[in-house]
Amino acid sequence: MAFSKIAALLASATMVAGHGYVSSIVANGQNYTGYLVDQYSYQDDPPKSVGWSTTATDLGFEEPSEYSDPNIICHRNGKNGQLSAEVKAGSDVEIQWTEWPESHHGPVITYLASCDGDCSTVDKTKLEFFKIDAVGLVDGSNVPGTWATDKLINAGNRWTVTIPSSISAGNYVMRHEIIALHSAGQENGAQNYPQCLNLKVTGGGSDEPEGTLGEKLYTKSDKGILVNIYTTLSNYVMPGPALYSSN
Ligand SMILES: *[C@@H]1O[C@H](CO)[C@@H](O)[C@H](O)[C@H]1NC(C)=O
Ligand SMILES: [Cu+2]
Repeated sequence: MAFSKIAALLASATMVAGHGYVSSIVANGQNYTGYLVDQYSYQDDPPKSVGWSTTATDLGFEEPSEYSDPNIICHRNGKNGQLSAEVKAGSDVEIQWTEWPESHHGPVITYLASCDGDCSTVDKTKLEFFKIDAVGLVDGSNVPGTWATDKLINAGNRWTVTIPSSISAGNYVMRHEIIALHSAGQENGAQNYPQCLNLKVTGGGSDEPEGTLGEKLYTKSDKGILVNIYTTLSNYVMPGPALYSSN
């Protein structure tokens, strides 16, 4: 193979590797391996995981034209994780991404949806997601601003979410998502990287928050989806339903 061809392949491999995915979470002090999409997809009998499987082996994204398609729920052809990570309501879940490209600025958003039973068999199109954590623009004084993704990268490609202490015990799908906005100034330019993982929440209160179907979370013209980040922004309008808070 010609050297230039090898160089081009290496360059494209680097770009693909740059996107990352959730490779593990820590809950109640225990480290659970996620669905290792760049490995498990090529195995006949991959290990069971708390992470939902996807066919996004290119580590690619879903785009606004797919916001009413099931692929937006738990990424491309997302299929139920077979295991669950146990976590006490009110405690933190640590989420480890493999990597994230600095240029891909945007919000980091986390939802939960009750499985109302077993998350390993639940129909994802019936899951109703409520938002438990959302960080967007951290500092807009520079262009393109400091975003949640920059915070994630600085923390070692990690994110921490607190499971609300007020929700009732049970099985939940955690939908954790980065939306990259580097091309979002043009229609259909936002890039969604949703990751689903199963949690078994213990303790907790009695709240059963209402949620939103995955295919109803966003529209392509939402203020936080169709947005040019290369201008000075004084604020960023978080897309999706309002943040859940107990009362
Ligand atoms: C889980 O363990 C792996 C291997 O030690 C580590 O790289 C990763 O950061 C851990 N996950 C979390 C969320 O801390
Ligand atoms: Cu990219």
